[in-house]
Amino acid sequence: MKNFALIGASGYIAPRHMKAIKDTGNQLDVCYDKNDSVGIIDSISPTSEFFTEFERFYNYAHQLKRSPSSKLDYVSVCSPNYLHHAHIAAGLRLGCDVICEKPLVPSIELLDDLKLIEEETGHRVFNILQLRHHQAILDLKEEVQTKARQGKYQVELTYITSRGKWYMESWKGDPRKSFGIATNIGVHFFDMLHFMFGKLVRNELYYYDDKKACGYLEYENATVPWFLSIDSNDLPASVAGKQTTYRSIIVDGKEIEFSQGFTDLHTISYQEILAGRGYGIEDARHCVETVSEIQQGRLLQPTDSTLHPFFN
Ligand code: AKG
Repeated sequence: MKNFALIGASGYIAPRHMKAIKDTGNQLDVCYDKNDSVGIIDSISPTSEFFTEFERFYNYAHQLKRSPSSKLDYVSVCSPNYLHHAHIAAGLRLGCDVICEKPLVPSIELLDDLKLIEEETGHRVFNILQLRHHQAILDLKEEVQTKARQGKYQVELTYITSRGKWYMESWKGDPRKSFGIATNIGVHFFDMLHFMFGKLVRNELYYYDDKKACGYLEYENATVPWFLSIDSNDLPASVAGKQTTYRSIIVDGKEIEFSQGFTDLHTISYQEILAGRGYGIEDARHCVETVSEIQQGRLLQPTDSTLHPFFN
């Protein structure tokens, strides 16, 4: 049984980490969040310590090192994106391996710095890249890898995950804290596309605002016009009013809808990490490169073949 700390315990995604820690038979010893709306802890790990000040959390975590049975093994990080680097570094320097939410960090410079801290501490950071564990995506990857074909796959990616007004009021709506929707949410499918279709060779951005973005990606094995939105008005008529998300990938005219099954993938991610098959810094590098280029916000003119049909 491994001992865990959790940083960012009051956030949207924290309960999935708490559940994953519990479901994998491990113990959540201590949680930290500057916000105290953390009653969820009682339903999963009622004996956990909880701190609202980072200094007290860090001091407590250090003291646990005194005994081999209480020493922390892992720190899980689900704080706001701009704090990931600092919290990962703190976890590694505590002598723990770290499991961090997406995006691991927003830039290659910070990724390289984490690599240095891994070397300095001898501990590792793992990134939750949950779409790599989604069955529909794994099936598609298998098909792409086994089917011989001429030329690139013609792919179209639509990713709508509607969010209410709270989103723009929260840190997620502040680009200095979330780095914008392409980094905060697009990172899921940028990673998935690389996982399936190889290296990115072209990255064009056509539109970008707080709630939607649109562009074109070309990989070694696929061309991909993409559309991303958190605005429910963008949901296609076929699902509007019935579901709040629409995650779809069309490959050579065949649609795969992967809206379902997204919420249960943290436990699988934890199982894989604990079994020594986690995704680390080098696995995250490609999508960090992709999002950091998009963050520069250079808008280009699309052509008919590179523009996603939802964009008008
Ligand atoms: C977020 O809201 O930060 C997400 O990662 C959501 C991803 C999704 O709904 O597809």
